[in-house]
Amino acid sequence: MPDIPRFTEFSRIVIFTGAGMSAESGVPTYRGQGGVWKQYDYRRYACQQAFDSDPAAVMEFHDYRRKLVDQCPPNAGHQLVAELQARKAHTRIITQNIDGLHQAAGATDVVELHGSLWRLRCDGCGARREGRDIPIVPRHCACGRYWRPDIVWFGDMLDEANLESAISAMDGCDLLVSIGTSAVVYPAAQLPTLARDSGATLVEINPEETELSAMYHHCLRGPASQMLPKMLPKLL
Ligand code: BJW
Ligand code: ZN
Repeated sequence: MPDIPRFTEFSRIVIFTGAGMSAESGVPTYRGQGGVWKQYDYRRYACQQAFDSDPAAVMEFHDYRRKLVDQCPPNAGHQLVAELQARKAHTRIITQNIDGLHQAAGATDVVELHGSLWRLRCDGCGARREGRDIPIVPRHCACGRYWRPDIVWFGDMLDEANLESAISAMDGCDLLVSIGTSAVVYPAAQLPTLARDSGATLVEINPEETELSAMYHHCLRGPASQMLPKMLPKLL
């Protein structure tokens, strides 16, 4: 464990998370061993083209994803992050995850950059629908179009308001803690560079080195469950 300074002087903290944050809840990551994209070709189940050509197959895949994630409780890391936010009011949570586990642990105002597994939208009439039904029923919106998972797939634009919110949090923070992301998917991967450019201290928590590790001031090599209990109490 490298020497971690006491971080009490930080008041504008951003927690930026990826799939590794939820790995210890049992949610598979995307890349690496056991990764979702190792098992399933995203071109068949998780892109607009797949949805346009076979919406039924895409929805079936999302029934499966919901069933899997529904059985995964938030882990101790999610709880610690929520506790930090409760005690330090200006803490922002920006996640790439679609599982809703930060909110399940009690975190509020979470920016979900890549959407949510628990929300659907209709690209016909613009309706949105939230819920945890498994299987997803009904499959069609009242206007007749298939409901579409409100998830940001490859090639989709990120929601502008979400991205703006994340950018302003990064620009205004004094401490950025990145947890469990491989930092290969853009534009999300770029966000921590904004925090660095505005003079924030950067901490990376990940058992493995990532594409962007070199720009971090502190790299804590280990799983979130072990690193967060060591680090977050130093922030309070
Ligand atoms: C632990 C741990 C523990 C494990 N504790 N840590 C060519 C064609 C088309 C597009 C592009 C292209 N070239 C570039 C692009 C842009 C593309 C992109 O970035 N691609 C790169 C892969 C090259 N980006 C986009 O398309 C974005 N949109 C966009 O840019 O629009 C403009 C545009 C349009 C068209 C063309 C070009 C530009 C949208 C990106 C949407 C990403 N969506 C997904 C899928 C969600 C769907 C679903 O779940 O069904 O979001 S992809 C997937 O990756 C998911 C994640 O949020 C995202 C990031 O993954 P993450 O979280 O980092 O997970 P992993 O698995 O990669 O890493 C886990 C990490 O945890 C590892 O480092 C482990 O070590 C660690 N770990 N256990 C701590 N216990
Ligand atoms: Zn509709």
